[in-house]
Amino acid sequence: MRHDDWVPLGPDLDAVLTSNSDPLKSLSEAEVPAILLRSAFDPRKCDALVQRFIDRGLMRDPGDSEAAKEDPRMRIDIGTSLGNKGRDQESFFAHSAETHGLFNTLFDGLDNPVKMMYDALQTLAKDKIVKTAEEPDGRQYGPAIFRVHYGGHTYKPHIDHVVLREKRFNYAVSRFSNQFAGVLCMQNAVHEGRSSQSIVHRCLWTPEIQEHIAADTFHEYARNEDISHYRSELEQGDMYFFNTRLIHEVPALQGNDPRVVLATFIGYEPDEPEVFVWS
Ligand SMILES: O=C(O)CCC(=O)C(=O)O
Ligand SMILES: [Fe+2]
Repeated sequence: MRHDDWVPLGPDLDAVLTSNSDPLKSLSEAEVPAILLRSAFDPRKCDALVQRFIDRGLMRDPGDSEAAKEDPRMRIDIGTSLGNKGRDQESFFAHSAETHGLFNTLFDGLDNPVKMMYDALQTLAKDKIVKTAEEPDGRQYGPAIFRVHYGGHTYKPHIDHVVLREKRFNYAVSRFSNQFAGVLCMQNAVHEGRSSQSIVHRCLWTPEIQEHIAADTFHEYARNEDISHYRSELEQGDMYFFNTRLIHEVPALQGNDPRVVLATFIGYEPDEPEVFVWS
């Protein structure tokens, strides 16, 4: 059976709140594939920020083929990733502090998309308090991260979860059973008029599913089980929130221009007053 009724909430905050009294709870129950907000950030402001990153040497200029030879990384992070840096807690929080410093001036004279994302999440969270994740002693996590993905980059089917995937139990965010992602598309990688887009499968992670992820047979499994999916066609400036316990992927990127996103992770519990945001 197809589940074509599995569609995102959107296309703007008013519409989401009119159609759903508790959108983050719906996300936690995977009732919808995503909350998809169109034109959340002006595309011209996205361009201005990407140019700022190039000017400040934070990402390589896609027009500079020499730079690509010297620096062949397919993904560049501007910010702090708990997933990549969380093994060493001290250096993770030191890196996070540097990111707070960087972000203090990074948007000078431009609009701040991190604030936009937090404000949107606050509207969706209603009476809960949205804040950057912190430890009981006050140490803060990175508030958000810009990820720059160049041609060839692929996110294979996966989940993101501090406990279920990363098996980290020693962080304040480990207490959240529900983890979401917030992603703002700052720039698409376009090739011959087409761009790779993220796909969220209507399939919550279980240890059994993990075997298919590990063996790289999830697509076959999804086909056999007739698992439906939702493909978020993101234009520059669109933003979506989704439950990262749903199996999701971004197929291989093509073209010269990198896919640039602003991303956060979000810890949510229906009965907790605070929503934690980190990257
Ligand atoms: O870039 C995206 O749209 C999603 C990337 C991803 O897998 C994630 O943020 O968890
Ligand atoms: Fe992910």
